[in-house]
Amino acid sequence: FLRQPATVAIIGAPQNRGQPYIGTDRGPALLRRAGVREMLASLGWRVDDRGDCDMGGPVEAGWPKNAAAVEAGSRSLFEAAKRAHADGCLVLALGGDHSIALGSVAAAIASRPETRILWVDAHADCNTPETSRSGNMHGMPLGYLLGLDGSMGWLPRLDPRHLAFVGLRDVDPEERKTLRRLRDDGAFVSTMKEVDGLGIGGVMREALEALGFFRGGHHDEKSNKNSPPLHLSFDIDAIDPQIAPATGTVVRGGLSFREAHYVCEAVWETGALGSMDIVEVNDGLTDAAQAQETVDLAAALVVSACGDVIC
Ligand code: 6HN
Ligand code: MN
Ligand code: MN
Ligand code: MN
Repeated sequence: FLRQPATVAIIGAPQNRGQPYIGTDRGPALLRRAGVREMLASLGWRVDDRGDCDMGGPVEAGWPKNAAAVEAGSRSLFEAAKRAHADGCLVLALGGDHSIALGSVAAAIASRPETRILWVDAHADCNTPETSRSGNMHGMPLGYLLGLDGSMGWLPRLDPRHLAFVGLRDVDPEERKTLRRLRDDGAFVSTMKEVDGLGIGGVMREALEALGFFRGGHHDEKSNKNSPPLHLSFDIDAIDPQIAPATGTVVRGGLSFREAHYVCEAVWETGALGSMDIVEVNDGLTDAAQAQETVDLAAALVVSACGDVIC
């Protein structure tokens, strides 16, 4: 594993079949237009934009909804992301709805099984077709990855001890039971209550420590030298809707602008970032100015996680 790979591979995953709205499919194009590639290049990255993956078939009835399109889309991202990992790149997946994490997280684990997953989201996304009330697969990627539903045989299994949640505040009743079980099995589970109580600095210190990273605040080449890679899955709805309104499942009481940046800065300072998703941006649900604000914030967070720290 290259600690700080010189190349970031960008893979678009314009998926909207994991949730009910048109618009998340425009995420990759919006993020590119917002200048993600140029900003990463100005940090010193070589940027290898590998274009967009095919996100699968038409809207279908059935349960879960659009199962074939979501699985096919995630598998094509899985293959593209595995190739980028094999090339030694930092792998950046631009969503798309959060169902794409089926592909991106699976690729990270398949490529490097000790990969740790930091899930930053208002939601726990650990439903299964059985527990889900919506049938929307963007609420299920962790359910499948943790093996709570075994129907996607191609998925590698995510060990709950390798998973940490930050930002939770809208969790279904069945998911609450699942979270308690996951916590018993070694997952780090935190909600907005912990952000209130400990501050985001305290939450991130605990989360990264639980995942096995050095607890120092400052990036130090030696500190996480033999640590596993870290995958950051950032759902834009983790952020408060006053700041990031252009997304499909808005929940009040989210991360502030600075808290969201701090999450990304702390991730960068581990020196272990191996891959990242940015998901659930949807410019079709608000006015244009709100959409642009959300897109620009999403782009800025990617850049933060990729090393945009002042000193
Ligand atoms: N996301 N728990 C709800 C569901 O439909 O399963 C919401 C899921 C939201 C998913 O934001 O990525
Ligand atoms: Mn999500
Ligand atoms: Mn392990
Ligand atoms: Mn969410």
